[in-house]
Amino acid sequence: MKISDALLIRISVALIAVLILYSNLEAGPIYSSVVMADNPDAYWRLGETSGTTAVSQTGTHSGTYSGSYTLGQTGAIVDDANTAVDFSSGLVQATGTGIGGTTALSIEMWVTADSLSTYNTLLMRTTSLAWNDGFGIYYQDTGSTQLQFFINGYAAPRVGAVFATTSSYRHVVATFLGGQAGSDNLMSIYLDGTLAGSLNTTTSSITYGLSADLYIGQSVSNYGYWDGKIDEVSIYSSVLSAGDVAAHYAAGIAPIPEPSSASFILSAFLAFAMVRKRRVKRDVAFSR
Ligand SMILES: [Ca+2]
Ligand SMILES: [Ca+2]
Repeated sequence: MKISDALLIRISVALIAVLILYSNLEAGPIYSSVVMADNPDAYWRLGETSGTTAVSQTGTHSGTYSGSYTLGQTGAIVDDANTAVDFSSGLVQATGTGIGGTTALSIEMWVTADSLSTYNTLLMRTTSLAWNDGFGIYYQDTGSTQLQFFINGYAAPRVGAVFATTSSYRHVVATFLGGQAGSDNLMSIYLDGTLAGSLNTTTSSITYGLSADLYIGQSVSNYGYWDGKIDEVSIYSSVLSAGDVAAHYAAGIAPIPEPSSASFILSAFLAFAMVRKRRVKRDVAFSR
């Protein structure tokens, strides 16, 4: 049985369409797009390689680097060239007003930890060293948990997760659902896409000091520096669901295939089609 040229072309076009569709599906969602789709108040990719400005992708709340830190470090997101920052006694400071809601809050980032000491801080928005308003994520070993997420006061309400020094990136998310009756308000902390701790609380809203800036890599007043890398920090005035958190983590760790894999298959098929076309012509010539 001989395949006509017209049919061969039709098959080629159909295969090209399938390959394009497949390569798009295979690529999976781009992490930064997934974050932006959930409408953060601020999103610092921390991918700068020079200067002292930490750009926020939302167009507001760009911050300023200061202290001791190293730009251009390998980032957390698989197959994404965007870099991260290695902090030792450095920080990013941004205007806090408008970051985080009073009855809904989510904080997300990717981090490593070279060393851990009490009160080392990943991120905080609070007025003073008393840490008695706003929110933050910091290290304190309570015996059962080590990474602590608080609102309104560093000791309570607070929810913790098991955490240790790590040279591999961990995905950290903290959420607060307020505005609920009784103790139905909920604080949660997730590690690597999975719920690591939760707390029901009667605290139904977050109080903010008017002047509280947002800090990444320390708490406030040059205190509680984080020792390790921090990447892709986003904050939302909404509550990311467990499904959202899992999807963000999955987007962050999913490899993105080289475009050449799809184009290689396509090239191979087209070469086969051309050889086939020649053979058909030759067969026609012989049958004369
Ligand atoms: Ca980055
Ligand atoms: Ca270090």
